[in-house]
Amino acid sequence: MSADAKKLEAEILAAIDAADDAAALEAVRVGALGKKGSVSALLKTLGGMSPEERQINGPLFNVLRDTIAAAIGAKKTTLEAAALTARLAEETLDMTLPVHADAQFEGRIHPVSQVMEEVAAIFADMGFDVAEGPDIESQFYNFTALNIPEAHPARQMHDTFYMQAEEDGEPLVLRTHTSPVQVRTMMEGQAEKSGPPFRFIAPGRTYRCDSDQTHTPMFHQVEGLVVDETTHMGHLKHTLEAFLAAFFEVENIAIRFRPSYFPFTEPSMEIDMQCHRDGDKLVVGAGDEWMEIGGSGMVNPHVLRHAGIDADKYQGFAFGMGIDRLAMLKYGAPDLRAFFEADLRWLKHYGFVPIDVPGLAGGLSNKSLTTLTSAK
Ligand code: 2NL
Repeated sequence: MSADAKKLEAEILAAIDAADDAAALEAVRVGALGKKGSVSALLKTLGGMSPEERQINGPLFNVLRDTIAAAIGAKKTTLEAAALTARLAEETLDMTLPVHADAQFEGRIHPVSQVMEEVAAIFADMGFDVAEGPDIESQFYNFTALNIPEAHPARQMHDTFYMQAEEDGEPLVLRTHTSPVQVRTMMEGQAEKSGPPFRFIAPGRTYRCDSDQTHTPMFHQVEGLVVDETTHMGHLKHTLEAFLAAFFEVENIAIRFRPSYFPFTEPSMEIDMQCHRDGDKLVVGAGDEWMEIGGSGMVNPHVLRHAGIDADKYQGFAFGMGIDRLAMLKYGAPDLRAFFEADLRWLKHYGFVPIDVPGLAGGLSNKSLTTLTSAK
């Protein structure tokens, strides 16, 4: 081999030896074997040589190129092995460590779920059960049993979603309120002879074909029902006052009934609660303004009879409130539609830490822990 080629080989081998990471080795490879590399340049000189010179130098230069390539390959393997050894030494996993201290605070409970839990906790304390039923209902349970006969304007008023599947020749519907759950629960109670008396709430999803700033096609409602021999409007008023004071975490809250109409109650009343505005803030339980919070009334005897209850012996009260609205009022979320957009930033802000289980003893909304952990 020519002295130049020998020198070049020695230089490159020394550079390969000195390369102490993949990037340095790659730089040596490009400098030697790359398009404009020193070995490539040497190979190009073959073109300008006489045939005799080329016959001698050709094989020599090719051996030089192969030697360099092999040295680079070997060094690459060594470097990779060293890198893996270093990584394995560094990335030890100590199985005895406790879980990351904040992991339990990452998820959030949606305000609607939180409010449902709060509502259930308050009513449970007053002796109410929680009843559940299907979202897809027959028109009998959603309308007929609730004293909303066919062709009654209320059927249209409810902006009902009709399904294609039918029961008894009639399309099924997405329930427009949770009242059908109460009818079903009363009927089951009758069959099992476990009531009346009945005392339960029915929280859940409800559906109406309506969508704008303040309406979403799916929303949440909680209804309550008490049926006994002497149940009267005084019981209803106290129950609502006690619930609202507990829910809004104030000492007392006055309510006001306004005459209204629902086919399933007679008489029917809108429920207003005492409040006032302090700048942008709504303050409930004080002041001289009123805000509508739901509807209520004495159960229409027709509804009791549809559920198989002796309406001459029993009477009851019922009420309904929007859970989404309760959540907006209590937790200051201004836009209803954001509730159902599944935006994680919104949920991080308005959501609740899972370990804050609402209860009457520990505090319903556990404000201290929630502020503490959502501050970061
Ligand atoms: C509202 C009004 C209301 C009821 C719901 C009810 C259920 C049965 C019998 C009688 Cl089984 N009534 N529920 C009664 C009055 C009002 O809801 O504004 N809801 C958001």
